[in-house]
Amino acid sequence: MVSEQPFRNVPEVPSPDDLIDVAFRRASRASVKLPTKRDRTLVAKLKEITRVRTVTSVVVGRLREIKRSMPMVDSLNPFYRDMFYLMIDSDKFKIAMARLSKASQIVERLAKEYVNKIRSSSDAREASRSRREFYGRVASIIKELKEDLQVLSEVKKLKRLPSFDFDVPIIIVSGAPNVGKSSFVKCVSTAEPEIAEYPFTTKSVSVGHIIGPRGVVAQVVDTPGLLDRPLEERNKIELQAIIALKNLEGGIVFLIDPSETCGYDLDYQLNVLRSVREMFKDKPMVIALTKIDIASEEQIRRALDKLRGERVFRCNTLQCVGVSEVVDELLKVMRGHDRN
Ligand SMILES: Nc1nc2c(ncn2[C@@H]2O[C@H](COP(=O)(O)OP(=O)(O)OP(=O)(O)O)[C@@H](O)[C@H]2O)c(=O)[nH]1
Ligand SMILES: [Mg+2]
Repeated sequence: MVSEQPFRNVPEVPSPDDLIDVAFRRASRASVKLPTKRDRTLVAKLKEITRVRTVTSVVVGRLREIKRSMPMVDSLNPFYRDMFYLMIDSDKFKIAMARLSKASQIVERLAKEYVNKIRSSSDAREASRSRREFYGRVASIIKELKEDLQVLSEVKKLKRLPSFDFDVPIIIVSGAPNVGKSSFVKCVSTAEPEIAEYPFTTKSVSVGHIIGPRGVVAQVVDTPGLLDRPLEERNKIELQAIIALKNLEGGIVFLIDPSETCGYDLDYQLNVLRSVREMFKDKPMVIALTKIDIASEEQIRRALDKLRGERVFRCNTLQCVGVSEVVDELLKVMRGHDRN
């Protein structure tokens, strides 16, 4: 499966103090290749030059590595791009990236300058003084990157987003709380659904895979707490997370519990349906009743009445009865949808 999770390799971004510590510690341990003709001043100078070079290579290397591992935001799949913009202040991100490059350049330039200074110093003390001066300047350059490193360290939160294969259809399962969404995902998934997180809330996303004889047929997504209420009741950040879902190529399974044992009456559930349908109007949707094992005939009839004109499936998501028909229908509608 070609899963794409653009944030998976984002590294831990160090604080300025940690970066400085590592660089200076490494430099103090760096070994120096001593010339055969030993002259004390020359040996001292070589030691200081090695320290300057080690600090430079650690700092510049680390800053470049951080930059390289950051995603190219504008070429991300729109789902991940939206999630990125939701989490990260994009202006600050761009500024941080630019400032990291700039800082690397300055450190490299200073290194050249101080290596020359050390070379031309007249004794060991002067060489050591120049090296310390270099350390001081590097430390202050890195300290100025505090906010930038902080912004970049936020990106790792996106690691927890689910990975999707964008070449395979995605089925988003929606419906009021407790109607049987997770049960539905479990029924149709071949293995245990993978649980990922929406980093900005306590909400998780679970992705199940339906595997056929020729590989993954569809990915089934459950977003607990996101698509289970009318959108008017959402705060801004949740709404944006929902908007990001619109970028996923796929369709919606909307579940309704006519028994109302979910704790929400039929009218409330239909209100959620209206709202989700409005939000995802360009996506095919299949509606199914759940809990038909415990709903009364009267309750089922009432639900079907209110959904007159719609094709409504019936399932028991506890015992996985009638669920594959729902998936097959949605996949069929989605194929037709793609051709139009
Ligand atoms: N009798 C019966 N119980 C069901 C059925 N489907 C789900 N349940 C039960 O209903 C409860 C909620 O099911 P879940 O699958 O967790 O529902 P959900 O929509 O994922 O709930 P939230 O994630 O909290 O919104 C559980 O106790 C299930 O065992 C069904 O078809 N019949
Ligand atoms: Mg659930």
